[in-house]
Amino acid sequence: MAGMTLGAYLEAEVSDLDLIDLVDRIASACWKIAQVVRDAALDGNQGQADSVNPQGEVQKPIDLIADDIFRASCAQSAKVSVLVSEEVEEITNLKPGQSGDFIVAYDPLDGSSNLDVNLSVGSIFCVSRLADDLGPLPDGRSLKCAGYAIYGPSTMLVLTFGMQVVGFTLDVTGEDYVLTHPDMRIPAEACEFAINGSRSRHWDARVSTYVEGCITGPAGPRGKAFNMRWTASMIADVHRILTRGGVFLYPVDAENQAQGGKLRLLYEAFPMAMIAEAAGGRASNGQSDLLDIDAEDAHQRTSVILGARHEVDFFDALVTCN
Ligand code: P6P
Repeated sequence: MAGMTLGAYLEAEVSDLDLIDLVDRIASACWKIAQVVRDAALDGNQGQADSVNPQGEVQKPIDLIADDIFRASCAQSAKVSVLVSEEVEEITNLKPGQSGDFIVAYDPLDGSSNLDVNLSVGSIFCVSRLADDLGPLPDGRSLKCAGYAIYGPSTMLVLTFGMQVVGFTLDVTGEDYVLTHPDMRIPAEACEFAINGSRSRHWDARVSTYVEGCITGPAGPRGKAFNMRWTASMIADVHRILTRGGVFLYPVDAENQAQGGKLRLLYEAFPMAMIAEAAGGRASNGQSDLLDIDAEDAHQRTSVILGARHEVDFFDALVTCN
């Protein structure tokens, strides 16, 4: 399978022609966003815009450009009726929704604070279908597709339709996405963890105990050495875990508890959780699977513990004496 183009893979592996059309359009949008990201400094698209997103975070010009590109591409699909974007407060109803239409929840440029320092950023999305008995928000266990594009040394598009995770590398010369990672898996064991350690003063006892166990190494309770990475770009951290294993943690803490945490359920946690599970890993909110959480608000937040199955299980089972 390696070496297949995206189009050939979709034709061979996906039976839903509407879904193929949508994923193809999303892939084209990511290609355009990759170009805008690459040329940001040349085009004066660095720095900050004079607006904030629904999270109250100052937007970057390129956040808005990426949202326009992603939105326009999805809107060209006849079957998309609902868009949920990190950059827009309101849910977008492109047309009167009917059962079976697509809902696309997306973060058009995640980790954009890394852009000005030339580190990897990306786009994250998941696709579900409108159902009569559900509102306009995705149900984690009914997602049809999830994926991300990572704009790094190379541009990659990583996709899952539920059964496996595949990675395509953008061949700019050949003008196509080429299957370079035909079966991305997360090993059950980990020796690398990712967490923003500067927030340790806000952590609860369980998070502190888990991280202490990792950093005390072979002489500690875990009996082995762990490495630590933190890129402040979820896509880059998750891509590393998909490529060489590990676990990612962004727990709710004393400072962000009022907001429900830092990361957003619909367009960060859900897509990455579907990818993690399809790659043999797990994704929880510290108590239960992320994909089982009921979405009640377009921008609701959650804890995210994601990656190596045994590490997520270990964290969820960790009991500490407060
Ligand atoms: P911190 C990026 O803004 C993001 O949503 C994720 O991509 C990333 O994991 C996290 O926030 C970074 O948070 O606390 O390091 O700024």
